Amino acid sequence: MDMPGNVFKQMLQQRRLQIGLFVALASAYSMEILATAGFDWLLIDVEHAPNNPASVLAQLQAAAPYPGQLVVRPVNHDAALIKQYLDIGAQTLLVPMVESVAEATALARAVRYPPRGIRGVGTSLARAAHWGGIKDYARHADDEICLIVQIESQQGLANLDAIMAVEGVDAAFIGPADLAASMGYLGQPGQPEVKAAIEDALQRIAATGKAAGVFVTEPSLAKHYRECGASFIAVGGDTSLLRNAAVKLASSFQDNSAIL
Ligand code: 3PY
Ligand code: MG
Repeated sequence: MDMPGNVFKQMLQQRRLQIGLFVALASAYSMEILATAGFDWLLIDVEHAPNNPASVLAQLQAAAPYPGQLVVRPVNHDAALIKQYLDIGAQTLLVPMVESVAEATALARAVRYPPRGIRGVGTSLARAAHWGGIKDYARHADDEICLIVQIESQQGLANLDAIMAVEGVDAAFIGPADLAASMGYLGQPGQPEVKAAIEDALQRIAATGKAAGVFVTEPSLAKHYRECGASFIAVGGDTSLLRNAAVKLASSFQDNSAIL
């Protein structure tokens, strides 16, 4: 079999609007439900959710038959962990808290094989390579990996242009919650100064010719960020969807008047 192309990477290169969902329930079964819902991309979160390579693998397998593109957010920049996620089949990684050229360069090396990087070679052991079944996997793998750096601190913003110039960085995604915290506005990602910083960052990323993304749940603000240059937008998370629907249902029966 030939190397499967990374459709999400192609969509980002073409700046085609991609609407995504953060997935933190750490369940293959609920991931499969979400994979049928129509999102362009689904982010399996290891940074804040109780996931590990085994649970990420189960979710990649559950969502594989459906068209939504899968993105994994590792917990940190550890090259050994990144290698595991690539080997179990993640082609797109969104890496949190990237603040410097040195960090971005190290990540670009972690996701690529020598001579461009340091990814260890274990193709006969790796689902990504169909355990040796994909023709010349090691030769083509680098081209189909998509590395997205998450910019979510004042330090990251200060170094944004230089980070975007790092070869191997394909796109950048703004994290409003951490950015707000770093700017002294913990819990206030909608604060005007934070919004202005996000607008500026999206415009600067888009101006580099690489794709810009952001997390935003409010439709009018999502439209605004789209106009600022964002082409891949995460519009919510599964934990909030579940909790909000559950609270709404429970409260609608709270006074029992509906059934008394
Ligand atoms: C953040 O807002 O900090 C995130 O990481 C997700 O958007
Ligand atoms: Mg964050």
